[in-house]
Amino acid sequence: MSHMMRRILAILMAVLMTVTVADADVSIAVACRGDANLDGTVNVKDATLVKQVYLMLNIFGRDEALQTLLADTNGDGRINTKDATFIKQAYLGLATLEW
Ligand SMILES: [Ca+2]
Ligand SMILES: [Ca+2]
Repeated sequence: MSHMMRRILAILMAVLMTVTVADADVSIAVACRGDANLDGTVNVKDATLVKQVYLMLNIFGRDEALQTLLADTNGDGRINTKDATFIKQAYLGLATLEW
């Protein structure tokens, strides 16, 4: 899969919408760039996870494609310490994580 296709797919996956019509119960989950652990917030836990994945001390879960997209904060197609640093900076208000 080309980098562009992977990127498009990942962006589509980044905005997750789950709608359960049968119960008239509607829930919408929106993933944020930098939220590598998918807990709904961007903080040092995400930066730590990204760094651990880069160092092969940890792995993403079953949502690996989405986590990889959200962790790749500089959009270069790789997960490394630059992404972890960017996440930390965003958490501290020193950077903005945008698509
Ligand atoms: Ca998080
Ligand atoms: Ca990156």
